[in-house]
Amino acid sequence: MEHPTCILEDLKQFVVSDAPPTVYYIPDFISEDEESFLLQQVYRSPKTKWTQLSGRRLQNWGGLPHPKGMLAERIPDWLHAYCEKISSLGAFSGKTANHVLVNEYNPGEGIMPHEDGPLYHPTVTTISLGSHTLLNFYSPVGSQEGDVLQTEENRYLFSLLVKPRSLLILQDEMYQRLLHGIQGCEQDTLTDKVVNLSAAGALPGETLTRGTRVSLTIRHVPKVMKTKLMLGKK
Ligand SMILES: O=C(O)CCC(=O)C(=O)O
Repeated sequence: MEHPTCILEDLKQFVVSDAPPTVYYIPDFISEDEESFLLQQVYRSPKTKWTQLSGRRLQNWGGLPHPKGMLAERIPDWLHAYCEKISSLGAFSGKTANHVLVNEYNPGEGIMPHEDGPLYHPTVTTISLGSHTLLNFYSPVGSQEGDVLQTEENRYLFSLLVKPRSLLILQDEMYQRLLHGIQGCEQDTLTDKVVNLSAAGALPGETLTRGTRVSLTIRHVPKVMKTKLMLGKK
């Protein structure tokens, strides 16, 4: 299916202007019914689909990205529908998302600061289900001047509040330069370091208690190996 080659003009209203280029935060991107349906499908997937990591559980759909090319695997219809929906916004320069990570975080769990790297088209899109979280952003190691100790705390820049049912799109400097991560805690007190407070309908000083959050990280892997079995299939 053809898709627009850049993000739709209509979405400009969702750009987070207090963050570096470019973040789109779209509240209520999906309905409560869609959220329940997606959670049902995630928990209906075979137990073997889950990989337990330190601080979260993970399902990988679409194949394993590899420098020589991803051996593409079929994405189930319930996820493919959202790959199409997000691609139709122009998120992947006209291409269709072909890779989804499902992460599950219980309260107290998180993910270390990291960058998503060169195996993906430089856009990451995330649908959040079940609970909010704070996504923290960090400057890369070695980017600070002088004798500043390169601790995680010193490299921390700001956070985004991601509410359930929202869609987050990161591109440009937000994808290519900064690292992102989630601290493993059970509550978040919102400060002015959270740069999308009003767009997320929250107030400074508010404390939010985390529940179990499931995120769908939807991306495009440009380099794909076509196996003989895949040839001839759509
Ligand atoms: O759960 C999220 O929103 C972040 C996930 C993430 O950064 C990743 O899977 O690489």
